[in-house]
Amino acid sequence: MASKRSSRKAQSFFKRHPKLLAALIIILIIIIVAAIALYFLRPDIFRNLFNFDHDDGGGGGGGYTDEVPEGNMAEITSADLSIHFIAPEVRASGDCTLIKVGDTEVLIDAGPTQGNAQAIKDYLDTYCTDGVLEYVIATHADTDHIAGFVGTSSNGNYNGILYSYEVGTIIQFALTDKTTQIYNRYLTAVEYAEDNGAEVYTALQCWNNSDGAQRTYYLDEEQTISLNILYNYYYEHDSSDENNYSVCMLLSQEISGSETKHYLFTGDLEEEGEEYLVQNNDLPEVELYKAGHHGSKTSSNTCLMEVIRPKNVVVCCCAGYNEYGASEENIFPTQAFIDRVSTYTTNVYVTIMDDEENDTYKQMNGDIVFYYTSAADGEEGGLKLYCSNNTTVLKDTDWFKANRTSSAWGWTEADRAAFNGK
Ligand SMILES: [Ca+2]
Ligand SMILES: [Zn+2]
Repeated sequence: MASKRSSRKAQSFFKRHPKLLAALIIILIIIIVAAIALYFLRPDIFRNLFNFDHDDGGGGGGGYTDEVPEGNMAEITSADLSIHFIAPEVRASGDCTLIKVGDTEVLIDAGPTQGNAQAIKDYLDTYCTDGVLEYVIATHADTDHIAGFVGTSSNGNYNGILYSYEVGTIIQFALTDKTTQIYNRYLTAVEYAEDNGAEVYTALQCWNNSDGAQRTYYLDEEQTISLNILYNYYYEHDSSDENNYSVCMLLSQEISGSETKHYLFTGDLEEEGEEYLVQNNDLPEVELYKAGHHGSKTSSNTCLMEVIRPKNVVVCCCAGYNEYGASEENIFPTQAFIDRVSTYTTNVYVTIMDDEENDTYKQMNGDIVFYYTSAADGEEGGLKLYCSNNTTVLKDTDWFKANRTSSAWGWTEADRAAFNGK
């Protein structure tokens, strides 16, 4: 009754003030048109304004909490796109990432040791069945990223990646200050690949679309999946830190006219590099982020995280290993890294962990594979996760509970002490 009465009141009010009604309608139309224009012209601003995609409520400090559905190994080969973080079979932190779209493969780095090259090849041979790696990317000249390109030698013949596959295009760091033996061996391996038909470009040449290099490479015929070389200030400026020379790239997958998924790879880029990266590139929110520099305290800084707001994060490291004689604050994945990233998501995965007792390593998630399958009869499409060991997120692991804390994930110093029986 009350609502009927008030609507009648409103009717008679507008009858008495017809101009006011017209003005209200016009204002409403202007707002709707502006919102539609913003949605199509600047979807990023539209999303921020209306806070779409952000799951900021509930659960500790907020952030993304949706679990990625668990997949299986059999589905990976026929997926539209798969991204594999290949676990080292050695007690060390290092990067080796395979992107696969049909028969097109991109291998980003081949760490961490020369002796691990065979393990990488064993993994690759399951997925790269045509013997051709269409793209090989060397992010920077540190051993834990390039050693597997070289491999080990017997009678002077090396068995590394660049000696074992036909390589289409090599994209490498533009600058380096390295003079190490492994770097020189890497140069020889690149020369070998070049002699056998590989095109070799620097990331700067790619960015500039110069000398035959491209800023964007499409990985599928339909041109829906693209590998985009980002601009890193340190492609053309000296840094005191080799890590800052890292090749940075954004993999973009157009799902539909209105949806594109993004995946970000920044090698070992450090804080200054991340600041320039944010300034110089129009970075989107990302589905997946490979944690810079193995979860170091100097990477994955807020300036980058607040822009990309990662839903899933993979750390390629040997968790807890005192590899560089490091103090606790430098042991991967670091507390500082966790503090920053945990605000955005609970989906953090780690390849391997230290096994100090036995002087070796053991699996954490193991090989970590995110893959996307499009909708098929009765099956919903989407991103799935397969891990060779398990899909337990970092916050639920015993290693995390014993060694780290996170207010966003609801694990305090007291929780940790209790867990450790202290
Ligand atoms: Ca291939
Ligand atoms: Zn590294």
